[in-house]
Amino acid sequence: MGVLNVTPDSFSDGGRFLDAEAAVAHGLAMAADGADILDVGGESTRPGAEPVAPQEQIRRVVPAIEGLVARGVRAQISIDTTRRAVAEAAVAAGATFVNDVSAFRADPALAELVAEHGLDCCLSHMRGDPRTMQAQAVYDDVVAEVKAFLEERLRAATAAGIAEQRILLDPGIGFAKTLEHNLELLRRLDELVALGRPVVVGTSRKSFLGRLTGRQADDRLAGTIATNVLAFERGAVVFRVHDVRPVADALAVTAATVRGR
Ligand code: HH2
Repeated sequence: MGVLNVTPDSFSDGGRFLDAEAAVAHGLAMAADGADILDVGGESTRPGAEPVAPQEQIRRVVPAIEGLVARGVRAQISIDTTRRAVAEAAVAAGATFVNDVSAFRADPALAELVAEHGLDCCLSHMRGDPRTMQAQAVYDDVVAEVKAFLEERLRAATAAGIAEQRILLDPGIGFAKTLEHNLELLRRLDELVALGRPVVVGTSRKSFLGRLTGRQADDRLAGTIATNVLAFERGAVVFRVHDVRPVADALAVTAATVRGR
């Protein structure tokens, strides 16, 4: 899953793809590099980020999605939003996947949209919202608590009419988590894989990698690769990354080693 942030303020690539032409070119390049899904977002979820009104998210993402579709992009298009109005506009433009980091808590009507259109969706663990989440990074057993949360959200999504086979789950690396919580979730990822749904991980360039290596956001590729290789080995199947080609290469080698060719 390649990250396509059409935002001025995302933590590692804010402002680079705000122009629709630049966003489309970057999306096509990521698809050519091996991304099966392009995750288009118009609102940063970095710690402390302010919410972006649905109309403004729509203004940012729809031209990029339309441009990708017009250029015949091969990858599935995902909309990274917590709001039904944004997803509705994105779906009209060609998105078939909803990546909701609030797991349908911010806008329960989004679950109904996913059910009505038979869309794929990803539900992430988070506490509070991006403005408040880091103050809530307190757990007795982070893996058990994330697992219980995802089980509950999976039940809520199927109760809203979404077919279970359309639902992917994500531990929400960096969302209301300390460095230690992120590492423990990665180390024990197999316990979340045991829920029986495909697991998505998003470690790309995140600050915990900077804490471990001392590197700035645009210089965290080695940490990104290490964590994605480890997550693959523990059973994750979708890897949300900014640097598609090097991560896809690393995962191809890992897959051949783990499974045989
Ligand atoms: N992380 C971010 C955004 N969306 N979605 C899922 N499913 N999993 C994640 O870990 C995840 C996500 C944050 O990263 P990024 O998009 O690079 O930055 P920003 O939120 O600043 O735009």
